[in-house]
Amino acid sequence: MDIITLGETMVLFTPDKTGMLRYMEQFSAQIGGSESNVAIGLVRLGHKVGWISKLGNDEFGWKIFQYLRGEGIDLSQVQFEKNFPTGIYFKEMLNSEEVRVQYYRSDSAAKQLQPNDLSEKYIASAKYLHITGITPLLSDNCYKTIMEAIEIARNNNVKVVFDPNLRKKLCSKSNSKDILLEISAKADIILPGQAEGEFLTGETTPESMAKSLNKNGSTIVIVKLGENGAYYATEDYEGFVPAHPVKQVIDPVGAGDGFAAGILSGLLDGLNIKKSVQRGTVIGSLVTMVQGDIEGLPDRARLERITNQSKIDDVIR
Ligand code: KDG
Repeated sequence: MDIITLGETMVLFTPDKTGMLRYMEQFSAQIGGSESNVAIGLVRLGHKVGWISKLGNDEFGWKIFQYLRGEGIDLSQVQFEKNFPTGIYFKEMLNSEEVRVQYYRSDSAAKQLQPNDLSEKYIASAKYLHITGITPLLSDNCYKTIMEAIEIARNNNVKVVFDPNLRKKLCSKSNSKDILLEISAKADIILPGQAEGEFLTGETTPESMAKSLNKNGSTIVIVKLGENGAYYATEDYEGFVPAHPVKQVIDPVGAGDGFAAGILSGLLDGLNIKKSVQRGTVIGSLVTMVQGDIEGLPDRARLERITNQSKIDDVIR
């Protein structure tokens, strides 16, 4: 396995027009979850990915399962819970940049994940373990599960990639920040956005955030700067990568997951950090130009067309 990721995926209801949710009447049902978004981004590029989670044994659980299986993700570590439902959430699109989410996940199946749901052999088979700051804030047992997964990864030379993915709605615990910092200190690669970096470190520049997050000296910190691109810093070098042009933002949610998928795909392909970050910015930008978290994630052929700036394509008129 190239990458194993672990987290909650929900059915996502998206209204057919912009405006406050209370006025919406028609919704389409998609699926969304930061970790499975990354997984989909990676399998579309030909990597081998496994997703660990729990789903309700209900129609929505099966919708997610069938969708992810259709994408080609290994689901051998997914369990169905009889007594807890699959989480759902709604997007409120006030305009293309002001998108909010309303969760219905407080008693979801994924929230029941336990450390003993993890298989050491499975996690040890991967090159990278990808986790986000969403899962440890879902419940105490999810927090323990994430810490156990990290421990297994570290004991087996699996690199830990951490996207803090701060969700204020999940930060009800007074120690949310401490939890995210505790995980950051154990990660090999950290992918904060500008606001997350500020929240975690109190610093305002990407350079000082990276210094503060690089506790053990060997961490790679990559700060997402939206339309200003991304900043990366390792022990030995640092740099900026400009953003990939976006023609029109349709839906910004999921861009960070596309970015993570691009970086990990680059690293798996043997690219250096700079080129991997560049791939991340391309994929993140493609996600924003399509409605939905995953619908804009490219396959290998599209990524190559875009990065080679080829104008040649089959256009059916
Ligand atoms: O990164 C996009 C995610 O925010 C979205 O898919 C939903 O995973 C999600 C969450 O918990 O907010």
